[in-house]
Amino acid sequence: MNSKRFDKETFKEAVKDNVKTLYRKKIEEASQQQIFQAVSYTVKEQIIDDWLATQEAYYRKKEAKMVYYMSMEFLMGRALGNNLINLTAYTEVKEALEEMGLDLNAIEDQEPDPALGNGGLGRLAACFLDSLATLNYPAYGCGIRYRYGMFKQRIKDGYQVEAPDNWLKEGYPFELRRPEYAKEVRFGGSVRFEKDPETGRDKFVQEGYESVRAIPYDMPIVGYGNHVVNTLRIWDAEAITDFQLDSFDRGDYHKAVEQENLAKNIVEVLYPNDNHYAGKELRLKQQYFFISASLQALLAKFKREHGNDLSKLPDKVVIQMNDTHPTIAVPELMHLLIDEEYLSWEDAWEITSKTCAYTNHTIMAEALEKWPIDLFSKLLPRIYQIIQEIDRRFVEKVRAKYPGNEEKLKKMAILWDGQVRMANMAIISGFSVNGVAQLHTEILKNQELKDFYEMMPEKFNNKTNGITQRRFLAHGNPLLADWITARIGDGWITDLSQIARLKPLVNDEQARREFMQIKHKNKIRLAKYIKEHNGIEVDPHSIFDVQVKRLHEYKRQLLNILHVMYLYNQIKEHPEMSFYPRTFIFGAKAAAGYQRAKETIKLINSVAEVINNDRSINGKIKVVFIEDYRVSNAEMIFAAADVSEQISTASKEASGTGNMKFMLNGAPTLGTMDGANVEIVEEVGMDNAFIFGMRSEEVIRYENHGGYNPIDIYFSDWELKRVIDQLMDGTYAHGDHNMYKNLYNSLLNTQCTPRADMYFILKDFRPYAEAQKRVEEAYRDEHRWSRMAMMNTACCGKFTSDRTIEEYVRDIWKLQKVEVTVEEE
Ligand code: NBG
Repeated sequence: MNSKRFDKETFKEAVKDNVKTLYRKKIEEASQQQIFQAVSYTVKEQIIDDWLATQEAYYRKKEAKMVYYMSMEFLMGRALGNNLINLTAYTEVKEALEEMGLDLNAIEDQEPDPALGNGGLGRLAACFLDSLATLNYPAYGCGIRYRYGMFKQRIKDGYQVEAPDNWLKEGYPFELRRPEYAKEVRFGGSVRFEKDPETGRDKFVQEGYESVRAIPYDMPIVGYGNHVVNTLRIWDAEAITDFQLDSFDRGDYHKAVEQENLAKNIVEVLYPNDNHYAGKELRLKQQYFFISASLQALLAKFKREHGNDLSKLPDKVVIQMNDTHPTIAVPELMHLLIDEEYLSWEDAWEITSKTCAYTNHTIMAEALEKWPIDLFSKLLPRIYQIIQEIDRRFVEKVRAKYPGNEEKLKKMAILWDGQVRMANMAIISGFSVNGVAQLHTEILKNQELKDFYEMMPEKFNNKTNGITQRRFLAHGNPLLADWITARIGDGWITDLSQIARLKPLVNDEQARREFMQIKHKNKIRLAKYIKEHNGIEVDPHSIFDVQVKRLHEYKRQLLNILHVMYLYNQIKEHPEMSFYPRTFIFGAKAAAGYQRAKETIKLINSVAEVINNDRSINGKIKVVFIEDYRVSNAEMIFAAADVSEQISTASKEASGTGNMKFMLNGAPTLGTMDGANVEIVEEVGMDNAFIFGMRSEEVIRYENHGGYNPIDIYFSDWELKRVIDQLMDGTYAHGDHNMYKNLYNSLLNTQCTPRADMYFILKDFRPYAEAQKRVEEAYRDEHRWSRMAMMNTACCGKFTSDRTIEEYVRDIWKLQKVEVTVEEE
């Protein structure tokens, strides 16, 4: 650590003391898990001082505006190593532990991945928190403390099997329970209207409801080397009625049990859907639960610090809604302002609409949240009333602006066709609507949200996503991080634009050699992991071609594996053909109920089994499916990748963030012109990426006007036809002809999808295969490849989440930096 506070000897003593206090053991007797706990508590003790100092600095600087980042998901990944990096104490602690005969890496491996998120959306929230703290911005993350996070994935006989992720089993050392800030959250019942006899004011009283107590747990978010520690506040639920025997006597036994169960169920589990809306009542409960608790806490804090004049709220607070999941914040804030603070509708609206902002993360229709009015109004009667009023006023405006144009309402009203449309509510009510990459924002403006954009263009803006280089380079790829620092200094850690200083080095042969040697070492590290976890031997000299992300049809893992099947056919048919050895690496979780996604996992594993065991191809192709892809193994995978597969159907991937993590670690993109790939190519140049396939306009044209028929391609390309037929002939199914019939049907007919080949896999197959040829050609040329790989790292400055956060601050949040100073002992 850069300060005396992290004196090695003191640290070692503290670890021993913690082992003693926590477990009544000597360090030699402690298990690895116990040592992890003791080390973490020691680190937490150091963090707490900065945490106090930060909150003190925010409090003193009353002008400091605070962003509340509301999100159902925070995919944090492990904290210990990351905290040490950000405390700039990693090396010292590693050494201190070595002196005690302990290995920091092994200790880090004891930490469960806090996986309170699905994929990109949740991981983005985590990167944002890291950047906010590092850039000295006052911020809270608000979310849910799920008992079980993202399920653990096991592969049995090639199939995905889900196991519960009991991440709290051993106790999580970095969280702090804050029961003194508990809040009550109410569900159901009915609303009675009355006039307050004293003031004559209208009052809405909720009666006959059930309620739960929300208990906050705070996790420290450590900024890099600046003593800032922000807070991620996640809420747990408890029953309010204490479970007492006398309630049994009073006949309230059932009620007590119900409230107990309600509380238990609400935070039980994260819904494992990525880019998909399931419409479950419990999910709506989760949403309202954490939003209501967070907003109550927000208002209480505001009043403590700034007094009772709530008109100042928008100057002190901004609420960013991460997708539509937290947009119930709008009517809940209205409810609190009107029913608890006695503001008029107009005043409450003025405040709410200046405080809330919305980020859209997808155009996938199946991801749009639309709650049935019945369900919604029963669960949240008062909130529903407020939404009705927001909608009524908005509809009036639309009618005034577009007289006689009912089409506009069909698209823009909140309440339509028996449903509450959450995105519409967010757009109407907030002051900002942003997409997450340039292309995505343009599609929102010109297609999906066109009517809104025409009516309120000033709200729309783009914020291209980013990732934190602290986790995905400093922590995940220490060899490369040290090398970069040796070459250009360590400024890149907090200012990634400096990484551009590597550009001149691409002409330096020695530098390129070193760069590729590091890549090779990282490939050896991953090969070892694969050997240990999959029992598969892979050659670090082969091309590591990697697609890791959630499994979704639009991401087209199927295109990738069909191409592998095609290559395999080729090699079998022409054994003499020149072919550069490849390792195709996949990692992906499928939502538990997503059949075709699960079939794809099975297909990948079956293809792996056949190809990996075919000695006749001399190991030219290996296929690996990495089990339980998650943040911790992702860090290692990005560091080892040669090729970054970003092959979504153009227009479907809002941004992607994995693409940026690969780029940072020196893996060129093999991809479509989709999401942030477009901007990656802008930065690195067409020559340093492998771009193929349909453009978004073409996809959208087909979707709107029809005219695509995959059957034509199927019958005109016999090699592709053969591959598709192999889905049905038992080649990869031990003779079973039905195993992949859903996949087969999804490509060729409408038996299980609205259109055949919804994601244009056949259409993009040849262009993809050709792009893959170009990859091989480039890789054979060592000079060229090392240049490309290094250029990717050197050009990724734009894709830091620090840049993204500065743009949010400049255009939406208007925060000011707060310095935190700490007395060094
Ligand atoms: C995802 C998009 C990704 C994007 C992340 C973060 C949802 C709803 N959307 O492309 O699919 O990178 O959000 O913005 O999960």
